[in-house]
Amino acid sequence: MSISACTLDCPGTCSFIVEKKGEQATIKGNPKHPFSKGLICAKGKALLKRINHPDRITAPLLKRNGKFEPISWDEAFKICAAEIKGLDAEECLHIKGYGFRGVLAKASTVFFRSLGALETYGSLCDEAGCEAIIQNFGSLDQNNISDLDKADIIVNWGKDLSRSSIHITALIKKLRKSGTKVISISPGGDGNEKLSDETILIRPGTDRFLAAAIIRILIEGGNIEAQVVKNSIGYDEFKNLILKYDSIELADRCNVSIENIRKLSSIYKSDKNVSSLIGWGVQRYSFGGENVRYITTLCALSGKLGKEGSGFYYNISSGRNFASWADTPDTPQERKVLLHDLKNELEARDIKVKFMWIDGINVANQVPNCTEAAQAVENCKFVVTVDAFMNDTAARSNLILPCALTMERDEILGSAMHNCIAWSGKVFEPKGSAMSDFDIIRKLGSLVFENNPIPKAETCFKKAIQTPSITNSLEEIKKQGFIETTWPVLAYENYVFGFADGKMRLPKKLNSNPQKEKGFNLLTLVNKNYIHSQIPAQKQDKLPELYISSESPYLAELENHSEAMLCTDIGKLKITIRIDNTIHPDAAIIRRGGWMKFKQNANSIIAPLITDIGVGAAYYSQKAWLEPSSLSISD
Ligand SMILES: Nc1nc2c(c(=O)[nH]1)N[C@H]1C(S)=C(S)[C@@H](COP(=O)(O)OP(=O)(O)OC[C@H]3O[C@@H](n4cnc5c(=O)[nH]c(N)nc54)[C@H](O)[C@@H]3O)O[C@H]1N2
Ligand SMILES: Nc1nc2c(c(=O)[nH]1)N[C@H]1C(S)=C(S)[C@@H](COP(=O)(O)OP(=O)(O)OC[C@H]3O[C@@H](n4cnc5c(=O)[nH]c(N)nc54)[C@H](O)[C@@H]3O)O[C@H]1N2
Ligand SMILES: [Mo]
Repeated sequence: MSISACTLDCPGTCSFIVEKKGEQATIKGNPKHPFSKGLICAKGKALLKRINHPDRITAPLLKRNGKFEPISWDEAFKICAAEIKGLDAEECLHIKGYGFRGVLAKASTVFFRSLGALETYGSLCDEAGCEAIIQNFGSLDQNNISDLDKADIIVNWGKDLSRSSIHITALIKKLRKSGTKVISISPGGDGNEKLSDETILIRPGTDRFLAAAIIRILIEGGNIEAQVVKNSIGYDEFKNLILKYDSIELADRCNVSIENIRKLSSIYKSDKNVSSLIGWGVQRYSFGGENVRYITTLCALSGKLGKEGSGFYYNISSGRNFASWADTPDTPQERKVLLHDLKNELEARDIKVKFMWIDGINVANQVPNCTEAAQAVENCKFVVTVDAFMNDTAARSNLILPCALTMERDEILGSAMHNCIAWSGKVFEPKGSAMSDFDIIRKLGSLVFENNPIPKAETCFKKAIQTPSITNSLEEIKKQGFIETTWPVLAYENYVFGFADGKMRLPKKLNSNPQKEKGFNLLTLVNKNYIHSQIPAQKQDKLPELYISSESPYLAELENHSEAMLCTDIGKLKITIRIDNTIHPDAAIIRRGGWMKFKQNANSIIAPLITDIGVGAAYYSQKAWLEPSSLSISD
């Protein structure tokens, strides 16, 4: 029996127990883990299959005359070192994602920063929400997830309770059995009805107006927590701003009834323990940051934070427990290029990139307007991708280096949801001649630098855990598979916030959405069984499905199960229509991650819109409409 952990980009960070019997292996959740409690999800269970998948790349592949041919690692390293040494650092671009997580996963960043290469900025994931919370409170924090047990009422702002984390699903089921009430707010189509006592349908991208409408009622009723006002900056201006809006207007903007707004305000002003879950969906809009600022401002002003059973849960930084094992400085902003709009950014700034190193990201697939991102990759003279599958990015590269996957290498990692860190130990030898990302970079470091900036893995681990929140030794962490760190259970206790003066900052604006844009909001939501684009090719043989309400004005004459073209200003994608009347008429849902080469990828028709706060991708502000499929021949 061995202990390991999942390194996928998922807040669960589950501890695994792996048993090997000859050629066979089984993987189980670790029952001792306080958050995952022995449960592992479909993605975790599928890891053994993924590791042993026949499509896996197991030798370095070099493209010659348009065809990939296996080469030796010696040759691969020689080529990479010669390419890097033959260029100015500023002709090299490093594109790194979070496809694999952990302390050692930072190695390629340390390598390319030591070189002085270009890197990307902007987040495809959570940055708008993180920055919004930091703008309000001066830090990104939340109560320990175990504290959710003490909530009387959970208000769920846009978390998909059954898809994004099965541990949250299990927790919600358990809490409801013991009497906790759950109210979910979303544009629908998520199946949250089964896991909630009540669901409230909201127009996509408008949660800030709902939060503002609730705050307005609390202000009018004198139900604002005085201690929070005392510990805040800008309350009077904020109050005036909110009171300028009429309740009916705010209700109209979010399309939630006054009755439901009153119901929510009576929850936030009650003397019950109220915890608020905030999903990542609410912040993937042009004003997504503001949505999160208003929801968390509501939690603060109603006094539903910093106390047992009361607080908001968005996410925490999974790296917050670790010290950096390298002292390479951050890349200056002028040497960073915007990830979401790579091709235009490189052209507009006349940056001639001749070498790209891509690891842990399927950049030609997951960024908005991926067709152009794919062109940026194709336009580059030499592209190295470190991955295990021939996805949209790998296929466009000149050299593919096959990486070891979870359980084939040692790693330590934290969680974006709970306060444990996990040991992800090596259980299997890497498939074929696959090599861990860390070993690849360390070897390259020895060929490119006089003084290799990448030390031994053990040195990195030992340095990384030298932080106040970790009191265990590396040996203990390895033996137990996980440890709990020493973060306080409550965040923002006594309404003391993260800024040096301890006060929170209130929003100064409430922005409107653009008026009368054609179309519905295209919501590209998570797939229950897969993480992002890590979907086997064999599962992508049917047309992607678009879920839409029969009330949608854009459905026109189109029928359930019929084929149609999903259209935006930048392109078209052939889909099958699925009617789902739980979805708001201004929204439609397609599951994300499908590959461009199988014509499954909605990112080929999503423009690179940026969020108001942070540099997030506002995928869900993309407007789309439908056309009959018979009109199109270019599908
Ligand atoms: N199975 C699976 N699990 C995953 C992942 C995966 O790919 N597959 N990815 C992981 C990663 S990296 C992330 S970031 C998370 C993402 O996890 P989620 O938070 O589930 O993220 P999304 O799918 O982006 O958005 C989720 C929800 O936002 C709601 N929503 C959309 N717009 C609005 C709105 O305007 N208001 C409100 N109130 N709700 C709205 C939708 O109804 C949807 O249920 O999941 C992680 N877990
Ligand atoms: N339309 C739309 N697109 C979205 C979103 C959305 O809401 N809508 N949300 C997005 C979100 S939340 C996120 S987090 C991003 C995710 O975007 P990506 O980070 O690109 O996610 P994946 O598609 O999972 O790609 C990760 C890649 O890492 C590889 N990988 C796995 N393990 C390892 C390893 O150990 N080493 C190396 N070198 N590679 C490894 C996998 O094989 C995979 O190809 O994209 C997002 N894209
Ligand atoms: Mo994400």
